[in-house]
Amino acid sequence: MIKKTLVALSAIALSAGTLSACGSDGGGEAAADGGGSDDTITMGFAQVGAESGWRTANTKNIQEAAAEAGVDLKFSDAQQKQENQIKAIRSYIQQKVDVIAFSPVVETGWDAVLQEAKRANIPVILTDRAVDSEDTSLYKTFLGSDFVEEGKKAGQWLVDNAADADVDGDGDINVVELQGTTGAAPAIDRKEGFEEVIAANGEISISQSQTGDFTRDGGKQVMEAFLQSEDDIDVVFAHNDDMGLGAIEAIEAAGLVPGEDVKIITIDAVKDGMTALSEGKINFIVECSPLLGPQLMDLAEKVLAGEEVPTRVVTEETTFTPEQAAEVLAERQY
Ligand code: GYE
Repeated sequence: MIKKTLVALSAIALSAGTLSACGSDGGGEAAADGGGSDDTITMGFAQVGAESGWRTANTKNIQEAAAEAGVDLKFSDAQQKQENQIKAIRSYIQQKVDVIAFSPVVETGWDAVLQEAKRANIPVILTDRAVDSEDTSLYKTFLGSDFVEEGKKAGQWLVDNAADADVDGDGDINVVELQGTTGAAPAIDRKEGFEEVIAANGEISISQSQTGDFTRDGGKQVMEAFLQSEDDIDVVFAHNDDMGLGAIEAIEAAGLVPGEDVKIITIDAVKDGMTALSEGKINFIVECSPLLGPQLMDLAEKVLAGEEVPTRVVTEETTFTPEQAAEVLAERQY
């Protein structure tokens, strides 16, 4: 309960200089070696679920980073349901945690609960996914990837490799899209970025687009339906690796060769995706890093020390071809 400690300390007229030195001096140690347990930051984290390899890696990284920074982490899994996340956030408010972090399953519908957190003076940090709210005072910062940029990188690969991607050689590049969870920031933004870039080539068009909810099973089922309804699919654009991996199963079951008869582009670059990429079953992956834990702990410490933090912290990421995937696969952490 660090805030209470700070209030108590300022009551005994500790100088402002001492307080800010405590916060700015390599944030991590302030909480980790604070001596008395009262210095411990309590963070309530409301996770989306366990829908994908990305999410599993993200959860593990946040738990490890909290332990490393000496942050007392209260963790909940909302099973991809907004109502569960709202309940978890309310319970963190009741428990008077020091800071709330969450990855909003969908973009809209958060204002009421975030206002409750604000009234309780509990700062909120958005992690991984953004909310769509006009009131930016409802959260301190947003740490995560630029999803529009990821969609653009995926689209750019297709534009650059258009000749190869016209698998049936009919002059049209017929793309099917496996969207992430309906209403989720990465689904909305990845679609937008991809569409913007492919518009540069009049031969590329999306014939069908449906949600597979970011799961392997969802990707498989939607791809089965796509394959049944048309037989000239050249390219799959899947908003994450898991749905791409599900699509591979459907393509193979239909007697086609993934990566050859149907080109596949995905986003994430988790180990299973990178393995399929190195085997040529996926053709291109745009990286989206789930390793947000250390930066999240650092931001929480700074916010609670009263330091200014940027309102947006963007994760750095790259892209992978099959050759590049083969090179890094062995040391891939997740
Ligand atoms: O790409 C997907 C996961 O929000 C960036 O959510 C995240 C996405 C990620 O389920 O695999």
